[in-house]
Amino acid sequence: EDAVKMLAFDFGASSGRAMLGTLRKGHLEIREIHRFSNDAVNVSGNLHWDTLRLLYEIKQGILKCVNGGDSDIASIAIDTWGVDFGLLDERGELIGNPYHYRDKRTLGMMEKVFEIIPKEQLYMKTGIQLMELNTVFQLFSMIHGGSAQMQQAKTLLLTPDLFNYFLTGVKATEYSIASTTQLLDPLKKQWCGEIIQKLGIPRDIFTDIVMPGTVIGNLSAEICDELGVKPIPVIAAAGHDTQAAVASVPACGEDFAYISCGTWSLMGVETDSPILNDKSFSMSFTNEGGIDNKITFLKNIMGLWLIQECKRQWDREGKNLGFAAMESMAREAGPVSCFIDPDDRLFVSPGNMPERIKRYCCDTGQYVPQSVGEVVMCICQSLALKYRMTVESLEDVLGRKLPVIHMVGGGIKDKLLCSLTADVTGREVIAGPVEATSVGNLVIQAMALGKVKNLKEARRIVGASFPTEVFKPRDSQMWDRPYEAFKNIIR
Ligand code: LFR
Repeated sequence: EDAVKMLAFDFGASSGRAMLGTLRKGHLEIREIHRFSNDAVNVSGNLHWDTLRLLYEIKQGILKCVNGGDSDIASIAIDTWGVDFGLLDERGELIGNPYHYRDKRTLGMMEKVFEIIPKEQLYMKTGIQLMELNTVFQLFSMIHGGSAQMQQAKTLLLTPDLFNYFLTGVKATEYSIASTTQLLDPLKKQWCGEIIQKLGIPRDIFTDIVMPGTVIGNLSAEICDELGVKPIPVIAAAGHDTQAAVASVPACGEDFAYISCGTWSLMGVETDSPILNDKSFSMSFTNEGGIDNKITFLKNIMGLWLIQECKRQWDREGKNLGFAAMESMAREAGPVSCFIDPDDRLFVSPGNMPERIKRYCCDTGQYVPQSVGEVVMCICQSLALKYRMTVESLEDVLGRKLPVIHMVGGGIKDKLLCSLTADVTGREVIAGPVEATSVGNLVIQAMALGKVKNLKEARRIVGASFPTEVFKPRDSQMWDRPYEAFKNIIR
């Protein structure tokens, strides 16, 4: 009685999952229906997403859910990583294979764009941290390179919107994912026509913006036929996974810092309006559009990518270690006196990550980590140190203290990272939920369905439904000296 079932699809850069959520009497229960890897594909030197395979996995997820006895789902919503997109031609067909944000075609494009729009101006008008992977630089690289796809393009849809379109036939752009493009005016919450026009991007490829929680449409007749299911409403919840994750932070008050831990570490706070000043610009903070009219003021820090990419290399070498084994080897190695800047250019593209980490340490005149344990420890320490630097910058911009850090997402399964974060930052860490993006996706669907009043109530439900673990800082002073060394290295 009175239970509502919803299906969430959450696509991260390394894996995707379908999660069935059942909300009953203020309690959310989740069950994994389907999980699959998401593998970037290198084609003749360019890095792409396997978009059609992901659509296949969505269909598998729906089938497994319905055939598993849960055909009575009230809605479906999809969230994904940011910035990437597909282009449609005049017949509404996908042109080519969407590119991966780690593809090298954006190399050097920032400088070219800054010749047309000075970087301070681009930041102040969009509120977005300047990163080569942003949609704005991807689009400019295509225009600059005379891309044939671009000449044919009639519509641009960001990844979650592209899947919504494949499922429903409706073309729309959800606000939270739109804000990752660096083409959105954060105050008006509309496309920034001036920037689009100055860069020579055709204005009419952009669709209308819809707010998070909008029902896009029902599963199309073709899909219902193909799968043998009834039409199910598809909701644009938060298309952007980071916003779904932040919505799942089980904080009671308004005043909290968070780290969404996945391939990336997104660290920041929630605010009511964008913070656009010299400090936020020089410290590279981003203002992304969130749920319930919130802005997430945060920094992109490279996260578990470094560990995932090390694992891929060690797999290629036949070591075949699981993440848990890697973590315990790091614990055995103990603290090492070498640090990397997780966000250094050197680490952006796929490749032999352990080798690059060693090279970085060597080039900066530090101890060179040798074993698997030492390399993993070097990464975890460096991430925790970057978190400390970021929380201190956040306090500086905000002019207030942030004593507690909520960590959410798959990365918190790495308890070494959680405890190091507490120790190195000297702050209490509250870790959970692990399935943050899916949980956030589900509570936003429940809000759209009128089953949950607002974000505050959603967070209360998350707090009541999923366990958290508290990590108290220990021996924090011990990290003061490494922190100084770290700051010197990354400058
Ligand atoms: C995290 C994330 C970040 C975005 C990055 C690239 O999954 O969505 O928020 O900056 O991926 O799209």
